Amino acid sequence: MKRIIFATGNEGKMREVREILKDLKDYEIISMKEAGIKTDVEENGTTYSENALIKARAVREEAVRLGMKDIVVMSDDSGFEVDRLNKEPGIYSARYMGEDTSYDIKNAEILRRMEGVAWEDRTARFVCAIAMIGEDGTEEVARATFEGFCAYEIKGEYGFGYDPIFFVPEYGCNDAELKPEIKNSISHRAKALKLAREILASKEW
Ligand code: ITT
Repeated sequence: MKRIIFATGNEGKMREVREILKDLKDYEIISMKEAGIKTDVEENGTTYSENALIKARAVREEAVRLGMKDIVVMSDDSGFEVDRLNKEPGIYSARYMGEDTSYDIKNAEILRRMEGVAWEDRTARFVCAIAMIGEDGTEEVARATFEGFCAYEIKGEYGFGYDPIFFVPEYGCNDAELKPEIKNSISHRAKALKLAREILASKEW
């Protein structure tokens, strides 16, 4: 059985990745933590794809150093973009207002900045870039978006991060009100991982 090391320290992402890829054949998915890998690489790229590759390369380097074989490294760089806020927080989504600031505070601040903005000007999206590096060092990136609106209110208990302020038009509610199996069938991460699976299936890795 080949292994995919998923290079993320974000438990919300990891939970979704496992759910979305649960029927992936031939590969076992292990988290960075389970692989015993720690990296604290600076995500200094200017795009989601660059940052995803930076994380995947750092974890691969460490896996090779530890003598791991037959592995594919995957990573996710993602973010929340509000058009009216010049696409903020964007690639800085995790670092917005400081990495340790709670999402209750971050979400409330975004809604405060959006006060008085009409619905048609509240367009927003999640973006996800999944990077993959094969055993032979080949690099691939799959990218997808999840389009919707910046909600008027914080709502919902599911998901993580900015889910409580992202309104999903198809379901008429906020992302954090959707059961995980629904979010995981329509999200940016679901779509990017679907593309990543197709790339994986076409490879010899
Ligand atoms: P890793 O780098 O270890 O993967 P991270 O949380 O720092 O974890 P990113 O740099 O990719 O990851 O930042 C992504 C941020 O975007 C994440 O912390 C959330 O704030 C937000 N985000 C991404 N996908 C999301 C989703 O599905 N729901 C809610 N917020 C999301």
